[in-house]
Amino acid sequence: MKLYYMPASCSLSPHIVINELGLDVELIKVDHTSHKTEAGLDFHGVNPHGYVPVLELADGNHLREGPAIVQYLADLKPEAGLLPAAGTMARYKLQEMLGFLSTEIHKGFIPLLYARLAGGYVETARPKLEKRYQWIDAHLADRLFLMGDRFTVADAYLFALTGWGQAAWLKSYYKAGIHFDELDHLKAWYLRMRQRDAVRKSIVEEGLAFD
Ligand SMILES: N[C@@H](CCC(=O)N[C@@H](CS)C(=O)NCC(=O)O)C(=O)O
Repeated sequence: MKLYYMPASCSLSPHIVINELGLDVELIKVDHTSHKTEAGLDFHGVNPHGYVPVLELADGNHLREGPAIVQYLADLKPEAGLLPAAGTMARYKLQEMLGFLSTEIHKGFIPLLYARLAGGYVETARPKLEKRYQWIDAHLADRLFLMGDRFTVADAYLFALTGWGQAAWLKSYYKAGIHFDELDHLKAWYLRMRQRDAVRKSIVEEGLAFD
């Protein structure tokens, strides 16, 4: 299998899941601006939408959309316990969380990431995103991980997204940053995540700085 990724983007989520599971997956880096791989392949031939992550399966099929990819990967090794069994209420609750992360957090960041283009809309988007993070913070008050006392694929996704909120450039960029200062449970969870071997390995493999 191959994972098409852009460093520090949402593709860090399946990257972490791959390392948690110890799967043998080739990493293919895609340039954010040119949309070409390091070998010069036009990524639009892989994904007409132009975005990562994309998982290329052994038979050449492509799987898109982070929430689908992480579930596919984790289902390859159910014994690792990175998600509940399909068809159970626990699995639907996990999918509820992935949907929340995808639409409320991931896409909630977009106006902040494109603050110059978003203009005044940033002032609407930022408090909304902060409210969503306040909810996550309260949710983490009595659990170690998003879905309880075990790490799941939802934690990998939230970790990839939360890194953006930590980024110094976002904090200063047109005052677009969001504030995690009072979110102690979120901060503790984030530090816990950074101590995981699979997270550290993924960060190193993507060439990201450890601060
Ligand atoms: N709906 C997609 C969105 C993925 C997405 O937003 N990818 C971003 C990185 S976080 C990307 O590849 N942006 C580059 C581009 O769109 O050209 C998913 O959830 O997987």
